[in-house]
Amino acid sequence: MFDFSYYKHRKMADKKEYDAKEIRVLEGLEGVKLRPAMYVGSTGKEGLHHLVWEVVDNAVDEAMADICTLIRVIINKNGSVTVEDNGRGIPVDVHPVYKKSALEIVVTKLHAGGKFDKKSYAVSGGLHGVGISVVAALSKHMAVEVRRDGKIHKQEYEGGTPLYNVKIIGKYEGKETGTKVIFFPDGKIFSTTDFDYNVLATRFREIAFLNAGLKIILSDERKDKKEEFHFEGGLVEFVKWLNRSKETLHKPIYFKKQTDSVIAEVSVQYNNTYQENIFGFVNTINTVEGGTHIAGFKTALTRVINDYAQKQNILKAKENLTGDDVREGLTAVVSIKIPEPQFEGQTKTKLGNSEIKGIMDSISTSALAEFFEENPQIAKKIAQKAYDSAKARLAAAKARDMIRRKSAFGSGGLPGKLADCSSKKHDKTELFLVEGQSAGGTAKEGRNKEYQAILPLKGKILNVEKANPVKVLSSEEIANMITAIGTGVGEQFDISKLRYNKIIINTDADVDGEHIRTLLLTFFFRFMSQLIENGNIFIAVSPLYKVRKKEDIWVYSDEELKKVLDKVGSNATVNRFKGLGEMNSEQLWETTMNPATRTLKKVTVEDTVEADRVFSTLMGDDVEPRKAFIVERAHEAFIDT
Ligand code: 28F
Repeated sequence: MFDFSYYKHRKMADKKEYDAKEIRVLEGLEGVKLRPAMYVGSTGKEGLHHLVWEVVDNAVDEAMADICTLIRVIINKNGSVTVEDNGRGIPVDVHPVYKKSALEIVVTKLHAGGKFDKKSYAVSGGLHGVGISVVAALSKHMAVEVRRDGKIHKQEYEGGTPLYNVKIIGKYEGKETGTKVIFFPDGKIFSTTDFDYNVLATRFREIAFLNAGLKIILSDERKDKKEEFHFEGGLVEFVKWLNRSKETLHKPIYFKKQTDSVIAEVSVQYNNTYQENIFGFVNTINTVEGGTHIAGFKTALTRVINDYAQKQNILKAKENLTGDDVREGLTAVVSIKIPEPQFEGQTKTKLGNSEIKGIMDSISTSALAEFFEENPQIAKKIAQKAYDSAKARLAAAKARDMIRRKSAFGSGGLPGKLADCSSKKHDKTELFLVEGQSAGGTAKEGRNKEYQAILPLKGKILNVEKANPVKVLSSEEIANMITAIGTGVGEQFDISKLRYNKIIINTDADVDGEHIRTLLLTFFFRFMSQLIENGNIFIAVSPLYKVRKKEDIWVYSDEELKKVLDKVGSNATVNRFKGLGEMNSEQLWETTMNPATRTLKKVTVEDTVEADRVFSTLMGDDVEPRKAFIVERAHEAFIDT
């Protein structure tokens, strides 16, 4: 039988330093309050949201036992969060040894779920109750209500201490059961207690995709917002959703297989872009760093497509498709459930269990081969697409070679347009990518020559989302940028060759400027994503207006302009800057380039699912959502000030 004691392992894997379990037993809830970060990751925004995950995880657990179908989450006006499910309700019977209600033990003892009376409760759904005690300890107030056997049971806590024994507060007719938790995070422990609707919505959407049929209703009483996440199609709808602003090649492929140690579920759908997007989950945890489940799936995919392409004579004898060839334009979700996952890697999001690779390979090979057998039209399209990719790969290699050879000539191989800086200390140097020749010239005059390099860019660079990689890499603007930056792209990317510490995008504060900035960001995301992860990419914020009264005031937005004008009163003159080219070199230095006075925004990509969506939405063919996105989210989603 399945023993899903995975939450225990997941939590232990989170605590890097030492065996957290031992300490927990020793310290109890006091230890949680003393060292909250050990239990929820941090006392900032991440840790605050972790409280919600802990509570919702238990409700999801109940859902995985096929008992709970609805989870309701409410962000209340007063800063508390309510989570409610229609599962069996946490048991409330009095334990013969502890002489306490099971509910109280679950809430007040660390790891009660693992230790306490496991046999009588453990169903395929797993190990409940873990985590709720941590939430109780870090909440200034928490209440749990359980509906079971026609009665409503309740207990309240302050900092994890019960205020009274579990009591019955009412009766109800009918068979319905369930658990409701309301918690109020302790503002003395957390630096912020402001829940972020989008963070919750994104994760709940993901949970709903991963648990077909489960309904999660999220509402925000602070701003009258409400969303329902409910996907009868599960993973199939997940890949459709990921591909929703792309043109797809076929209906999603789906399979689910179970062995004695793994439940594996996979959905695959190719689109007409050149990107690969494989999202892996282990016990609903997003394995951002991949691992053995993904490796096994990839091996199977490469093998099955190669075999098929050979059989159909799409490939000639001796020709072979590489893994990258078969993954161009691939969107896939691989979700597995296993009893004892080992998480490795920098962020503990890489599955390490070595046995899983072979199991996933064989499960996926047979399922994919069967699908190809039964759906020859789709199979041919996929094999043909992979073959086209192989041809493009060879052409791209030639194009890259050309760039490399070109750069072997001339002044250290650097592009002629680049005004390089004199210092070679690349931890101090900066590259400004400046929109337009004339602004480029001004920036060259205004810069600090020792540390600041300028590369002027012609108008709009290629839209890399739509263009073939060969074209992208051989376009002059892009080739110049790659050479100046020094790291190379794709597989050849080498961060140790990075020539500047900061790469600063400097475009006009207008619609065209915004477009060019988005194109550049897309380029970096697709071809040099490590630079984004590494925090090397920045956006320079240029002023929109200059207000002149006694002194000059630089103003960066329309809102700010109103405020400034209110303050300085009448007779002020306002200059609107339509472009960087309208500033002189001193002005450009003062407002945008001088490290002492400028404003930079660091570009980050926090969530790969979200990031992919943003880029596809921004760059895809779908015009309407793209507009909405630029207006609504573009800044907030990527830019970390
Ligand atoms: C709002 C958050 O926490 N839901 C939960 C259950 C159901 C059971 C359970 C939970 C008892 C002793 C661990 C009921 N009947 N929602 C939730 N629903 N916990 S938490 O059991 C916990 C065990 O140790 C439950 C039969 N089996 C399990």
